[in-house]
Amino acid sequence: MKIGIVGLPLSGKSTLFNALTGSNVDTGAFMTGKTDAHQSIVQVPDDRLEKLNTIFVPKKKTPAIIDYIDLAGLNPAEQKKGGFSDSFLGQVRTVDALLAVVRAFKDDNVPHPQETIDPKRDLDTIEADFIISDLSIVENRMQKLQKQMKSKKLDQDVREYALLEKCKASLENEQPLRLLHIAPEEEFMVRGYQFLTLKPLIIVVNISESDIANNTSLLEPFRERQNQALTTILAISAQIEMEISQLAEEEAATFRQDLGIKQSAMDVLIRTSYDLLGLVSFFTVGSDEVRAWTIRKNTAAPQAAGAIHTDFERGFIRAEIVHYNDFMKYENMVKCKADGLVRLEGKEYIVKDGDIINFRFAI
Ligand SMILES: Nc1nc2c(ncn2[C@@H]2O[C@H](COP(=O)(O)OP(=O)(O)O)[C@@H](O)[C@H]2O)c(=O)[nH]1
Ligand SMILES: [Mg+2]
Repeated sequence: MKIGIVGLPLSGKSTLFNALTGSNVDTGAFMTGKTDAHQSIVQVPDDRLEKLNTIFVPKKKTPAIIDYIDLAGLNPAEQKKGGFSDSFLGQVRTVDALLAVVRAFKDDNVPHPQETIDPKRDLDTIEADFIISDLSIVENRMQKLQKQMKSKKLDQDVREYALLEKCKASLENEQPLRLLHIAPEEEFMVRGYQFLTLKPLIIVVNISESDIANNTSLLEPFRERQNQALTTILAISAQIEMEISQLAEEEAATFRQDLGIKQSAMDVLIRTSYDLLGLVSFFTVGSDEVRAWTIRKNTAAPQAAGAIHTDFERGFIRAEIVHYNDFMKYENMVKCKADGLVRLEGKEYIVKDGDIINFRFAI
């Protein structure tokens, strides 16, 4: 799972990336026009995994992970046009979700490419580019389909064309495709186009340190966004979070307390990304390893087994399952079995977030 960080220059993308990933990528008040992207893996914090780790005391603990990419934004030549380059947009298309950083922090030492601080305008600016880019893909595809349908009218082409017409209308109306609520049985027809405005979107409003304790008014302009499909909004001070990420855990906790930050904003952000992507975790436990595995919501048991190994999926027989919450009643597998909390499930079973699973398979 890859999440791409996008935003206008100097909005705090690299600062947030550093905070998230513990990296040390250049940040600065100058637009260097550097275009290389940075990528780093982040462990998904999960209290349940920590708890299981203390119970089983395995040799190894393996958390779920997410990839974050700091997609270096615009280069100076293109900033004049105000648009993203095609090569940049091509890169953005390959990610599973977008994290848009918009600037709300005030700092006279850091210039704003549009002079004034207006996070809502900045988000609209970014989105407008994404909408235009998606629209051009839709129009190209519609033209091709039209030709194709003239020579041979295939049912699937007719259906795709109808869906693209809906997409076109939405985009021409300056609405992202997220708002179309495309049903899963239709979504597969356009999945290959990797529409930017259909990707789940996390909006990070990068706020001043002094606004941390009281940021409701800063999120007010985004109120409408808050209820939109596949969209989440968070207020974060990237600068402070980067500084915290460089401290030892104990120091960091004290620092957070002093600033009135209730929990690690990075933990919340990572968890939010995970949920927004429609991902859930199941666990495998034992004396060798306690591990969280990532699957999409509504994955059946054999495919969940496939996340571990393709052999597990092919040779799937049954899954022995106890939910984490049930397990915690005894913190002991034998006692859970005696109390009937461990179930045997078959091929049809849909794995739930927090299931502890032992797969039975034959190869
Ligand atoms: N005061 C303040 N400065 C910030 C914050 N986030 C980033 N900056 C500063 O803004 C400048 C640009 O940040 P950077 O992360 O490089 O932006 P990018 O161009 O989007 O990658 C740097 O000088 C940062 O120190 C913040 O939350 N508060
Ligand atoms: Mg940067």
